[in-house]
Amino acid sequence: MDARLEAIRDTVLARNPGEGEFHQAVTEVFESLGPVHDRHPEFLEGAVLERLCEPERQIIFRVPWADDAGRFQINRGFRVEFNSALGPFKGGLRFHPSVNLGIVKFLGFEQIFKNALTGMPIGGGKGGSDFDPRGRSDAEVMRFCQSFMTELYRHIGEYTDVPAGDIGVGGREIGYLFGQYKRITNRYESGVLTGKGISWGGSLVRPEATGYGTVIFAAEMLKTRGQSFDGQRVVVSGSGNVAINAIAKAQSLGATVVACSDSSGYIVDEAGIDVALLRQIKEVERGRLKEHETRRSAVSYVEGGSVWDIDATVALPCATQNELDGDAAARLVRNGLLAVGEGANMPSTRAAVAVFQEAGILYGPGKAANAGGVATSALEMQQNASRDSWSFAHTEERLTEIMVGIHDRCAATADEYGDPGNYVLGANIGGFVKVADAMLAQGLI
Ligand code: NDP
Ligand code: 2IT
Repeated sequence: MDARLEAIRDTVLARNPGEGEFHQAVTEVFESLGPVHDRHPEFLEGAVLERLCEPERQIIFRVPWADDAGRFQINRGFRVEFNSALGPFKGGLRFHPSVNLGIVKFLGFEQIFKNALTGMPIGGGKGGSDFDPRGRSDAEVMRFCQSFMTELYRHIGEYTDVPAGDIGVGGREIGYLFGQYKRITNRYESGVLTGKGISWGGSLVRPEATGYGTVIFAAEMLKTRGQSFDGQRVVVSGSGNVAINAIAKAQSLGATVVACSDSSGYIVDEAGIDVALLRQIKEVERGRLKEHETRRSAVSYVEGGSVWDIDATVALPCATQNELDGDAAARLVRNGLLAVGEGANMPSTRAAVAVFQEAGILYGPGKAANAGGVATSALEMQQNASRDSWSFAHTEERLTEIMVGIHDRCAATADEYGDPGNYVLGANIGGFVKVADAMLAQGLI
């Protein structure tokens, strides 16, 4: 790392002790930015990096609620409003027992650059809670969401901060959150949340957008080597919103997705995952992946273990951070891996990224490859602002244009900085320069 940047990075780490994922995300971005500061000394003079690493505002709050047995439960809520240089803070809410400030900050930090890469007018933020929705009834989830919004509502708004979904937050939760926001504020402010239901201000394609976009990005990477998804053997981790739609899109392009996972285990289906059955079990019944075994004879279920033990030519990690380590990366590379498209945020450890890059694997980092979700959220905001709703075909076309644009910008930036094919460099520099220019133009704030 450039010595000037390393000194700033060390200060950031010391000021934010115990936030390992945030440290990891900051370090990874800083490692790309030395050459930018050679060309643009004004970024150092303007203390852009110091400002970028300090969120504009951080909110931590108590979320009290009563479970179905009438017992009182207390969770912790977070919203980190990281950077509003390019637009209102924008980013998802994660409900998962592992959520803490360091995780919300890593996600919010990544979101700044991702949102810049989309070319849409959105800043970066993230939030969530250590609430675990697993095993909770709809009524419990509703009461939790209502309590969460009873504090959050005063901090968000169409022109201020626009949350959406992430792990554990999908259409059901956004519905309860929107209902409570409307009730407290007495405003039908569609643009305050994205990922809404289609009959009340949502956008077609938003549910599919992250998974579809990840595959579109990976297809563009494959194209640079004269390849396509047709005939590829794909492994996907996770079996939630992003994973399911990545599987569907990859298979529609002629790939065979042979495995996917949840936090308990993974399934293998050499004939290709049955997406309709997967949707039925995960989206309709809110069941576990294991239930596949009894519903489809071709499927074998492996309890525990790692889905990365299954060979693939294309790997699409779509579950969570640091789920693919250096050993798994080395094994995949030894067994014929061509490309990695990250549907999840920071799913590959730093050791895994090094293995991919040294082996010359096409590696699309999350902040570029999974930007289709937030980009389509921005399209939802556009539709809300004009009180319009677009067709599936039109919205999907916009998503495709945006993903191809992100790919091309990352590739062109990597070329410009002398490291062709390095999408990490391209994404970090491409996102950073746009935000840094806007921050300097807006003065010391
Ligand atoms: P979902 O809640 O729909 O699905 C999450 C999936 O990941 C589940 O299969 C879950 O398994 C698995 N998972 C979650 N946490 C862990 C863990 N600690 N260990 C192992 N497996 C885990 O979330 P999404 O599909 O929306 O999100 C997946 C990833 O994509 C996240 O990294 C998210 O930040 C990222 N992302 C999401 C976007 C969106 O639009 N939703 C946009 C861009 C990125 P289990 O059910 O067993 O917990
Ligand atoms: O990580 C992400 O980009 C998301 N969870 C989606 C954020 C959004 O505002 O749609």
